Amino acid sequence: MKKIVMDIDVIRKNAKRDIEAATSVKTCEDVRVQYLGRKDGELTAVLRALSSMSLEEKRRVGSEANALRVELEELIENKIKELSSKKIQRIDVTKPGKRVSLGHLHPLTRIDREVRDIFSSLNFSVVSGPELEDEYHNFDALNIPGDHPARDMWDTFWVKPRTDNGEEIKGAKKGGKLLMRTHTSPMQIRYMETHQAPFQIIVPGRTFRYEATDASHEINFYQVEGLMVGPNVTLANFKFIIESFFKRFFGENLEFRYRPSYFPFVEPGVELDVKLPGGKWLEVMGAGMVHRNVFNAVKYDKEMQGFAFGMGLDRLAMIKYGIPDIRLFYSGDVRFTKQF
Ligand code: YSA
Repeated sequence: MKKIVMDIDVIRKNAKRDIEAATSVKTCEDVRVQYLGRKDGELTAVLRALSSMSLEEKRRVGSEANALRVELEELIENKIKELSSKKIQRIDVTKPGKRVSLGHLHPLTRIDREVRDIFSSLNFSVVSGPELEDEYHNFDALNIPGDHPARDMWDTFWVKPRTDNGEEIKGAKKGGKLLMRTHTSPMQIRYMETHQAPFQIIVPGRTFRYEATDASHEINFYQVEGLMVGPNVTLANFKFIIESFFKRFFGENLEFRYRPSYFPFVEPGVELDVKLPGGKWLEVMGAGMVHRNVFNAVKYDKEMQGFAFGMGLDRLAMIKYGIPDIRLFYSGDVRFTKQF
Protein backbone atom coordinates (compact mmCIF):
# COMPACT_ATOMS: atom_id res chain seq x y z
CA MET A 1 0.00 0.00 0.00
CA LYS A 2 1.13 3.51 -0.71
CA LYS A 3 2.67 5.23 2.29
CA ILE A 4 0.68 8.26 3.27
CA VAL A 5 2.85 11.33 3.63
CA MET A 6 1.50 13.32 6.50
CA ASP A 7 4.11 16.04 6.50
CA ILE A 8 2.66 19.02 4.67
CA ASP A 9 6.07 20.65 4.22
CA VAL A 10 7.36 17.55 2.44
CA ILE A 11 4.28 17.49 0.17
CA ARG A 12 4.77 21.20 -0.60
CA LYS A 13 8.43 20.74 -1.49
CA ASN A 14 7.85 17.70 -3.70
CA ALA A 15 4.79 19.11 -5.43
CA LYS A 16 6.53 22.39 -6.26
CA ARG A 17 9.56 20.53 -7.60
CA ASP A 18 7.33 18.34 -9.82
CA ILE A 19 5.32 21.29 -11.13
CA GLU A 20 8.50 23.14 -11.94
CA ALA A 21 9.92 20.14 -13.79
CA ALA A 22 6.76 19.47 -15.83
CA THR A 23 7.43 19.72 -19.57
CA SER A 24 3.93 19.19 -20.96
CA VAL A 25 0.27 19.70 -20.13
CA LYS A 26 0.04 15.94 -19.66
CA THR A 27 2.75 15.88 -16.98
CA CYS A 28 1.00 18.79 -15.22
CA GLU A 29 -2.20 16.73 -15.10
CA ASP A 30 -0.23 13.79 -13.70
CA VAL A 31 1.17 16.03 -10.98
CA ARG A 32 -2.35 17.25 -10.19
CA VAL A 33 -3.57 13.65 -9.83
CA GLN A 34 -0.56 12.69 -7.71
CA TYR A 35 -1.11 15.44 -5.14
CA LEU A 36 -4.71 16.59 -5.47
CA GLY A 37 -6.39 13.54 -7.06
CA ARG A 38 -9.75 12.70 -5.45
CA LYS A 39 -8.87 9.07 -4.83
CA ASP A 40 -5.15 8.81 -4.15
CA GLY A 41 -3.87 12.37 -4.04
CA GLU A 42 -1.21 12.86 -1.40
CA LEU A 43 -2.72 16.09 -0.12
CA THR A 44 -6.24 14.66 -0.39
CA ALA A 45 -5.13 11.88 1.94
CA VAL A 46 -4.08 14.44 4.53
CA LEU A 47 -7.45 16.19 4.27
CA ARG A 48 -9.24 12.89 4.56
CA ALA A 49 -7.28 12.05 7.70
CA LEU A 50 -8.51 15.22 9.40
CA SER A 51 -11.63 13.45 10.67
CA SER A 52 -9.54 11.30 13.00
CA MET A 53 -7.60 14.24 14.43
CA SER A 54 -8.17 16.22 17.57
CA LEU A 55 -9.98 19.51 17.26
CA GLU A 56 -6.81 21.50 17.72
CA GLU A 57 -4.90 19.38 15.13
CA LYS A 58 -7.85 19.61 12.78
CA ARG A 59 -7.71 23.40 12.90
CA ARG A 60 -3.95 23.66 12.34
CA VAL A 61 -3.44 20.91 9.77
CA GLY A 62 -6.76 21.65 8.05
CA SER A 63 -6.01 25.28 7.32
CA GLU A 64 -2.42 24.54 6.26
CA ALA A 65 -3.54 21.69 3.93
CA ASN A 66 -6.31 23.79 2.39
CA ALA A 67 -3.97 26.71 1.79
CA LEU A 68 -1.51 24.35 0.09
CA ARG A 69 -4.30 22.89 -2.07
CA VAL A 70 -5.24 26.36 -3.31
CA GLU A 71 -1.56 27.20 -3.90
CA LEU A 72 -0.88 24.01 -5.86
CA GLU A 73 -4.03 24.41 -7.99
CA GLU A 74 -2.86 27.86 -8.93
CA LEU A 75 0.72 26.78 -9.68
CA ILE A 76 -0.50 23.91 -11.88
CA GLU A 77 -2.87 26.21 -13.80
CA ASN A 78 -0.12 28.74 -14.41
CA LYS A 79 2.27 26.06 -15.56
CA ILE A 80 -0.35 24.69 -17.99
CA LYS A 81 -0.88 28.21 -19.39
CA GLU A 82 2.85 28.72 -19.79
CA LEU A 83 3.35 25.41 -21.56
CA SER A 84 0.44 25.80 -23.95
CA SER A 85 1.52 29.31 -24.94
CA LYS A 86 4.89 27.97 -26.07
CA LYS A 87 4.65 26.86 -29.67
CA ILE A 88 5.30 23.18 -29.78
CA GLN A 89 8.08 22.61 -32.22
CA ARG A 90 7.74 19.44 -34.12
CA ILE A 91 10.38 18.28 -36.53
CA ASP A 92 9.00 16.74 -39.66
CA VAL A 93 11.82 14.45 -40.65
CA THR A 94 10.17 13.70 -44.00
CA LYS A 95 10.27 17.37 -45.09
CA PRO A 96 12.90 18.27 -47.71
CA GLY A 97 15.80 20.24 -46.14
CA LYS A 98 16.33 23.96 -46.61
CA ARG A 99 18.43 24.66 -49.68
CA VAL A 100 21.77 26.13 -48.71
CA SER A 101 22.30 29.19 -50.84
CA LEU A 102 25.63 29.03 -52.62
CA GLY A 103 27.75 32.05 -53.43
CA HIS A 104 28.40 32.94 -57.05
CA LEU A 105 31.54 34.05 -58.76
CA HIS A 106 31.29 37.47 -60.35
CA PRO A 107 31.20 37.15 -64.16
CA LEU A 108 34.39 39.22 -64.43
CA THR A 109 36.14 36.82 -62.05
CA ARG A 110 35.04 33.92 -64.22
CA ILE A 111 36.32 35.57 -67.39
CA ASP A 112 39.55 36.59 -65.68
CA ARG A 113 40.20 32.99 -64.59
CA GLU A 114 39.36 31.64 -68.02
CA VAL A 115 41.72 34.09 -69.75
CA ARG A 116 44.54 33.22 -67.32
CA ASP A 117 43.97 29.48 -67.85
CA ILE A 118 44.03 29.69 -71.64
CA PHE A 119 47.15 31.84 -71.80
CA SER A 120 48.91 29.70 -69.19
CA SER A 121 48.25 26.69 -71.40
CA LEU A 122 49.87 28.63 -74.26
CA ASN A 123 52.96 29.02 -72.06
CA PHE A 124 52.40 32.65 -71.02
CA SER A 125 53.26 33.78 -67.48
CA VAL A 126 50.71 35.85 -65.58
CA VAL A 127 52.08 39.00 -63.93
CA SER A 128 50.50 42.02 -62.26
CA GLY A 129 51.49 45.62 -61.67
CA PRO A 130 50.51 48.75 -59.73
CA GLU A 131 47.18 50.49 -60.29
CA LEU A 132 48.69 53.76 -59.10
CA GLU A 133 51.20 54.57 -61.81
CA ASP A 134 53.52 57.37 -62.80
CA GLU A 135 53.43 59.41 -65.96
CA TYR A 136 56.67 57.90 -67.23
CA HIS A 137 55.46 54.28 -67.28
CA ASN A 138 51.89 55.03 -68.33
CA PHE A 139 52.85 57.42 -71.14
CA ASP A 140 56.44 58.60 -71.82
CA ALA A 141 58.18 55.23 -71.98
CA LEU A 142 55.36 54.00 -74.20
CA ASN A 143 56.31 56.60 -76.78
CA ILE A 144 53.64 59.08 -75.65
CA PRO A 145 55.56 62.20 -74.49
CA GLY A 146 53.82 65.07 -72.70
CA ASP A 147 52.98 67.04 -75.82
CA HIS A 148 51.83 64.02 -77.84
CA PRO A 149 48.26 64.37 -79.11
CA ALA A 150 47.72 60.64 -78.47
CA ARG A 151 47.56 61.42 -74.74
CA ASP A 152 43.98 62.51 -75.49
CA MET A 153 43.17 58.85 -76.19
CA TRP A 154 43.44 58.18 -72.48
CA ASP A 155 41.40 60.49 -70.25
CA THR A 156 43.34 60.38 -67.05
CA PHE A 157 42.66 60.52 -63.32
CA TRP A 158 45.68 62.45 -62.03
CA VAL A 159 46.55 61.87 -58.40
CA LYS A 160 47.94 64.53 -56.07
CA PRO A 161 50.10 62.93 -53.38
CA ARG A 162 49.37 64.28 -49.90
CA THR A 163 50.90 63.95 -46.46
CA ASP A 164 48.97 62.32 -43.60
CA ASN A 165 47.83 65.83 -42.67
CA GLY A 166 46.32 66.32 -46.10
CA GLU A 167 48.94 68.75 -47.36
CA GLU A 168 49.86 68.39 -50.99
CA ILE A 169 53.40 67.11 -51.61
CA LYS A 170 54.94 69.44 -54.18
CA GLY A 171 58.02 68.95 -56.35
CA ALA A 172 58.85 66.73 -59.29
CA LYS A 173 59.21 63.04 -58.53
CA LYS A 174 61.17 60.46 -60.49
CA GLY A 175 58.69 59.15 -63.04
CA GLY A 176 56.72 62.39 -63.08
CA LYS A 177 53.18 62.95 -61.88
CA LEU A 178 51.07 60.17 -60.37
CA LEU A 179 47.92 58.82 -62.00
CA MET A 180 45.55 55.85 -61.94
CA ARG A 181 46.79 53.69 -64.80
CA THR A 182 44.68 54.23 -67.91
CA HIS A 183 45.67 50.87 -69.40
CA THR A 184 47.74 47.81 -68.47
CA SER A 185 50.45 48.74 -71.02
CA PRO A 186 52.78 50.39 -68.40
CA MET A 187 53.50 46.85 -67.21
CA GLN A 188 55.21 46.23 -70.56
CA ILE A 189 57.83 48.76 -69.46
CA ARG A 190 58.04 47.61 -65.84
CA TYR A 191 58.47 44.00 -66.88
CA MET A 192 61.15 44.71 -69.50
CA GLU A 193 63.02 46.98 -67.06
CA THR A 194 63.56 43.98 -64.79
CA HIS A 195 63.56 40.97 -67.17
CA GLN A 196 65.49 39.94 -70.23
CA ALA A 197 63.88 38.49 -73.37
CA PRO A 198 62.77 35.99 -74.55
CA PHE A 199 59.54 35.85 -72.54
CA GLN A 200 55.79 35.86 -72.98
CA ILE A 201 53.46 37.38 -70.39
CA ILE A 202 49.91 38.53 -69.85
CA VAL A 203 48.92 41.24 -67.38
CA PRO A 204 45.30 41.15 -66.26
CA GLY A 205 44.35 44.16 -64.16
CA ARG A 206 42.16 47.06 -63.25
CA THR A 207 42.33 50.28 -65.24
CA PHE A 208 40.77 53.73 -64.86
CA ARG A 209 39.57 56.45 -67.21
CA TYR A 210 38.13 59.84 -66.55
CA GLU A 211 35.24 59.58 -68.96
CA ALA A 212 31.46 59.69 -69.05
CA THR A 213 29.87 56.31 -68.38
CA ASP A 214 27.40 54.66 -70.73
CA ALA A 215 26.37 51.10 -71.62
CA SER A 216 29.84 50.26 -72.89
CA HIS A 217 32.10 52.65 -70.93
CA GLU A 218 32.98 52.69 -67.26
CA ILE A 219 35.46 54.82 -65.34
CA ASN A 220 36.86 51.63 -63.85
CA PHE A 221 37.20 48.49 -65.94
CA TYR A 222 39.58 45.59 -66.58
CA GLN A 223 42.12 44.95 -69.29
CA VAL A 224 44.45 42.13 -70.21
CA GLU A 225 47.78 43.09 -71.67
CA GLY A 226 49.88 40.61 -73.61
CA LEU A 227 53.56 40.87 -74.51
CA MET A 228 55.82 38.38 -76.27
CA VAL A 229 59.42 39.35 -77.00
CA GLY A 230 62.29 37.41 -78.54
CA PRO A 231 64.74 37.65 -81.43
CA ASN A 232 62.36 36.08 -83.97
CA VAL A 233 58.89 37.00 -82.76
CA THR A 234 56.66 38.19 -85.63
CA LEU A 235 53.05 39.14 -86.38
CA ALA A 236 52.57 35.54 -87.57
CA ASN A 237 53.23 34.40 -83.98
CA PHE A 238 50.71 36.96 -82.78
CA LYS A 239 48.10 35.67 -85.22
CA PHE A 240 48.60 32.08 -84.11
CA ILE A 241 48.52 32.87 -80.37
CA ILE A 242 45.54 35.19 -80.47
CA GLU A 243 43.44 33.03 -82.77
CA SER A 244 44.18 30.01 -80.55
CA PHE A 245 43.08 32.05 -77.57
CA PHE A 246 39.79 33.26 -79.08
CA LYS A 247 38.90 29.83 -80.45
CA ARG A 248 39.29 28.40 -76.96
CA PHE A 249 37.39 31.34 -75.45
CA PHE A 250 34.44 31.65 -77.86
CA GLY A 251 34.51 28.30 -79.74
CA GLU A 252 36.07 27.02 -82.96
CA ASN A 253 33.69 28.65 -85.45
CA LEU A 254 35.14 32.14 -85.42
CA GLU A 255 36.12 34.55 -88.15
CA PHE A 256 38.92 37.10 -87.67
CA ARG A 257 39.51 40.47 -89.25
CA TYR A 258 42.68 42.56 -88.83
CA ARG A 259 42.39 46.28 -89.43
CA PRO A 260 45.31 48.74 -89.49
CA SER A 261 45.22 50.99 -86.45
CA TYR A 262 47.36 53.39 -84.49
CA PHE A 263 48.82 53.17 -80.99
CA PRO A 264 52.04 55.11 -80.29
CA PHE A 265 53.74 52.08 -78.71
CA VAL A 266 53.39 49.76 -81.73
CA GLU A 267 54.41 49.86 -85.38
CA PRO A 268 52.55 48.57 -87.27
CA GLY A 269 49.39 48.71 -85.16
CA VAL A 270 46.29 46.62 -85.72
CA GLU A 271 42.85 46.18 -84.32
CA LEU A 272 41.28 42.75 -84.24
CA ASP A 273 37.59 42.04 -84.85
CA VAL A 274 35.96 38.66 -84.37
CA LYS A 275 32.66 37.37 -85.70
CA LEU A 276 30.74 34.73 -83.78
CA PRO A 277 28.64 32.34 -85.90
CA GLY A 278 25.67 34.29 -87.28
CA GLY A 279 26.69 37.42 -85.39
CA LYS A 280 28.18 40.75 -86.35
CA TRP A 281 31.80 41.82 -86.31
CA LEU A 282 32.99 42.88 -82.84
CA GLU A 283 36.15 44.79 -82.05
CA VAL A 284 38.01 42.86 -79.36
CA MET A 285 41.53 44.28 -79.07
CA GLY A 286 44.31 46.62 -80.06
CA ALA A 287 47.72 45.15 -80.88
CA GLY A 288 50.87 45.46 -82.94
CA MET A 289 54.62 44.99 -83.13
CA VAL A 290 56.36 46.73 -80.22
CA HIS A 291 57.73 50.14 -81.30
CA ARG A 292 61.53 50.56 -81.38
CA ASN A 293 61.23 53.57 -79.02
CA VAL A 294 59.65 51.31 -76.39
CA PHE A 295 62.59 48.90 -76.62
CA ASN A 296 64.97 51.86 -76.44
CA ALA A 297 63.29 53.06 -73.23
CA VAL A 298 64.07 49.72 -71.56
CA LYS A 299 67.52 49.47 -73.21
CA TYR A 300 66.83 46.30 -75.16
CA ASP A 301 69.11 45.12 -78.00
CA LYS A 302 68.37 46.10 -81.58
CA GLU A 303 67.72 42.40 -82.45
CA MET A 304 64.80 42.14 -80.08
CA GLN A 305 61.31 42.29 -81.46
CA GLY A 306 57.90 41.34 -80.23
CA PHE A 307 54.18 41.83 -80.29
CA ALA A 308 51.85 43.33 -77.72
CA PHE A 309 48.10 43.45 -77.36
CA GLY A 310 45.49 44.86 -75.00
CA MET A 311 41.86 43.90 -74.63
CA GLY A 312 38.96 44.90 -72.40
CA LEU A 313 37.95 42.09 -70.08
CA ASP A 314 34.52 43.64 -69.44
CA ARG A 315 33.80 43.72 -73.16
CA LEU A 316 34.78 40.05 -73.52
CA ALA A 317 32.43 39.16 -70.66
CA MET A 318 29.62 41.21 -72.23
CA ILE A 319 30.01 39.39 -75.55
CA LYS A 320 30.31 35.95 -73.99
CA TYR A 321 27.34 36.26 -71.62
CA GLY A 322 25.20 38.65 -73.69
CA ILE A 323 25.31 41.41 -71.05
CA PRO A 324 23.85 44.62 -72.49
CA ASP A 325 25.29 47.18 -70.05
CA ILE A 326 28.79 47.31 -68.53
CA ARG A 327 27.46 49.16 -65.47
CA LEU A 328 25.73 45.96 -64.30
CA PHE A 329 29.14 44.54 -63.38
CA TYR A 330 29.64 47.24 -60.78
CA SER A 331 26.04 47.56 -59.57
CA GLY A 332 26.58 45.25 -56.59
CA ASP A 333 23.17 43.74 -57.36
CA VAL A 334 23.21 40.06 -56.34
CA ARG A 335 20.25 39.34 -58.65
CA PHE A 336 22.68 40.01 -61.49
CA THR A 337 25.62 38.02 -60.07
CA LYS A 338 23.36 35.07 -59.16
CA GLN A 339 22.84 34.34 -62.84
CA PHE A 340 26.42 33.21 -63.36
C1 YSA B 1 47.10 48.33 -77.91
C2 YSA B 1 48.26 47.91 -78.51
C3 YSA B 1 49.18 47.24 -77.75
O1 YSA B 1 50.34 46.85 -78.33
C4 YSA B 1 48.96 46.93 -76.41
C5 YSA B 1 47.81 47.37 -75.82
C6 YSA B 1 46.89 48.06 -76.57
C7 YSA B 1 45.65 48.56 -75.90
C8 YSA B 1 45.84 49.96 -75.38
N1 YSA B 1 46.72 50.01 -74.23
C9 YSA B 1 44.51 50.53 -74.99
O2 YSA B 1 44.25 50.81 -73.83
N2 YSA B 1 43.65 50.65 -76.01
S1 YSA B 1 42.13 51.15 -75.84
O3 YSA B 1 42.09 52.45 -75.28
O4 YSA B 1 41.48 51.01 -77.11
O5 YSA B 1 41.47 50.15 -74.80
C10 YSA B 1 41.55 48.75 -75.01
C11 YSA B 1 40.23 48.10 -74.67
O6 YSA B 1 39.84 48.47 -73.36
C12 YSA B 1 39.08 48.57 -75.56
O7 YSA B 1 39.05 47.83 -76.75
C13 YSA B 1 37.90 48.27 -74.68
O8 YSA B 1 37.56 46.90 -74.76
C14 YSA B 1 38.43 48.55 -73.31
N3 YSA B 1 38.01 49.88 -72.84
C15 YSA B 1 38.56 51.08 -73.13
N4 YSA B 1 37.91 52.07 -72.49
C16 YSA B 1 36.94 51.49 -71.77
C17 YSA B 1 37.00 50.08 -71.98
N5 YSA B 1 36.17 49.23 -71.38
C18 YSA B 1 35.25 49.76 -70.56
N6 YSA B 1 35.11 51.08 -70.28
C19 YSA B 1 35.94 51.97 -70.85
N7 YSA B 1 35.83 53.25 -70.55
